[in-house]
Amino acid sequence: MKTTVVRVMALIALAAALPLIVGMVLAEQGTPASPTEQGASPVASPVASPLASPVGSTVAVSIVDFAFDAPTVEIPMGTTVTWTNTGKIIHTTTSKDKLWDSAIMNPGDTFSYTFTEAGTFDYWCTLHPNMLGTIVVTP
Ligand SMILES: [Cu+2]
Repeated sequence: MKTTVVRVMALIALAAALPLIVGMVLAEQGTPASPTEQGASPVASPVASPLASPVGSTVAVSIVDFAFDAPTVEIPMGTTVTWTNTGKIIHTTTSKDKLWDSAIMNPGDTFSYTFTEAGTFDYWCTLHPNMLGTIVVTP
């Protein structure tokens, strides 16, 4: 007698749980229909992030006679670029927008600048106007 009651109770419990299981599966299938909510959140977050990332990484650019190597570097905001004059003569790294200017760099000298704004920043060597470089800073 008792075992039958237990079996019936188990069946009732299973029957009660079935709609819940089906409902969960249907709910999971339904989530891809709302990708707009996920797409909206990254827009708001970069506003708060500059304070959260004061420690950026460093990227090296070599100054050779007569070029910047690499001439174009893409970095995330907050990154420090360190130029090293590996050439045999003097050079400069000078922002065309006057954001930075190393002044004269002797062979072996280094100069660093931290990029805190997104944008495309052209620079050159004021001693050799054909030496051009670009730093692309992504948000
Ligand atoms: Cu130069």
